[in-house]
Amino acid sequence: MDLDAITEYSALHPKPSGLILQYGTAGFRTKAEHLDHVMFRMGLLAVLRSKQTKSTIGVMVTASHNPEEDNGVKLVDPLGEMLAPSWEEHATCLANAEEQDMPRVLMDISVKAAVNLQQDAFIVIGRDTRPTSEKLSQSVIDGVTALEGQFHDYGLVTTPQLHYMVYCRNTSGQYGEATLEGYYQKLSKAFMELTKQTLCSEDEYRSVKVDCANGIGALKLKEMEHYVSQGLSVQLFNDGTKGKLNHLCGADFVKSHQKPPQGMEMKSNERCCSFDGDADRIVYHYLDVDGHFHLIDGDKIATLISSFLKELLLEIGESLNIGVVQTAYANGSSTRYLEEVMKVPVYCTKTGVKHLHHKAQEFDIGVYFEANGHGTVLFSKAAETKIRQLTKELEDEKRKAAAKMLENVIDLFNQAAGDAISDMLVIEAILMLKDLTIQQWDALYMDLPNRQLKVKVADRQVISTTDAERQVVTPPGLQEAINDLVKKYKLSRAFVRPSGTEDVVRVYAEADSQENADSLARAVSLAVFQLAGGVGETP
Ligand code: NG1
Ligand code: ZN
Repeated sequence: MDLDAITEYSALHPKPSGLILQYGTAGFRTKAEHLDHVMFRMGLLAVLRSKQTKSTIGVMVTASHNPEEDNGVKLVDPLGEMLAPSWEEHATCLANAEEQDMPRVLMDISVKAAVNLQQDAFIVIGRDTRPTSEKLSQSVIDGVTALEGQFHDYGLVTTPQLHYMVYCRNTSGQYGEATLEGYYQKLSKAFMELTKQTLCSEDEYRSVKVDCANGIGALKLKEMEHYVSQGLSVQLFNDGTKGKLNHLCGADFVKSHQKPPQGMEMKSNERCCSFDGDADRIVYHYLDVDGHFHLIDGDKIATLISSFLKELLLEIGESLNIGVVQTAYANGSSTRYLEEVMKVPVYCTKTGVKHLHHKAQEFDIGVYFEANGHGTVLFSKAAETKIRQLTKELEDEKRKAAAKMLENVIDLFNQAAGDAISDMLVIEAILMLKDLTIQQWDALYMDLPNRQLKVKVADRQVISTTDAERQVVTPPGLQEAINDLVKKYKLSRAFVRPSGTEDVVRVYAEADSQENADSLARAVSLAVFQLAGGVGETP
């Protein structure tokens, strides 16, 4: 490693002194103007990780659903997963090293992680549509070249598309071709095959309205449109030509405000969905005949998908196990429905898809979704092999058809990451095949009224949690206070946790009515404010 050269390059991407950032739930995220040095250094780190794993590593420049002024960066590990935890620590150390210490910290990491510096490195880079993303991704490239890594810049891609590229390149093309064309081909082929047997030909099923959050999803759906146009017509809104990214629209806005996005014409009972800014989240919604808004979130998406998969498994008569993974934010009604009505085992992990992804890998078929609409379905290698073999060998027509459908579902889900485009195609296919309207889907169960609030505190790390974030450990007294408040309401539940992407404590409450959920959430916010060092206005 030529430390002098690195010092020289690094001086072009100086770290503002005193700035401390954490590699959080989804990498580094903050105001874009503070990120130049982080980008350069993540370029360096990606090269080390690539050398160590002897694989292609991805670097994605995006701040997902955050405001347009923010930006962020995350590394994508060899099989498309999020960065390994020990490397998250390396990332945090490297990003926070003062200018003069940076080369030494870089050396320390390569010693600690036993990186063979002679090994070649290859990095793939992608970015979202934020005005600051292009320049910041150039800084990533500067970091990669400073350490003499090779790279391919995919330019504007969705986050899941970059995960897909990484996965393809590290499985020597077996998973698919590592190009956008390859991605569209793979998904559209599976979609067309899956839906070709659908009996229903009514137009109502063939058209869906998509709120693209004024983000990258719009560009990529436009590119994909003609691949699926025979099976599905996609009408785009908030495509970035006018509005601001994630502003009053997109999956995060719709989910957290429980309101329709601005900029979308919604007629009653029309099937609509919203992507987030980097197209890895999706939620569905519609207005009923009385003009009431209905949200269909990640929990209901997981329910629809797992009931479809369970039926197919019954049909082919194989004892492949299926599990659903959620977080504490999953609506209580969804958990109850999955466990009691559908008899599917449900597991709860900490927030952040890396935790859900990890747990989902324990099943033959692992369905994981966060309530906010981020998720996918993973098939174990053994399950995939079994299913592909059955498609070839089965003689019974019905069983064979079911196995074939499962095979299409494997190809249609992005196995590398939650993906709004791929999830949308699966959902659209299931609704067509099952002849379900959005209202019928929504009626599977009734969500418990709920509310999410944010509380500002001096140091959110004073709150520590256990039991997949459902119980507070510190500060003392807070859990007892929450328990007492929860007891005052029916069908109630509440928990708090420090956010991994924003400087706030998140509060969640559900209860038998919206009024009660709101009032419980407010009362819990006040307890957090009082016991965990609240700052600013009292909630
Ligand atoms: P934090 O800020 O840690 O709550 C949020 C979402 C996560 C995940 C990450 C990454 C909620 C409550 N939290 O994390 O689910 O999507 O952002 O984008 O939705
Ligand atoms: Zn996102």
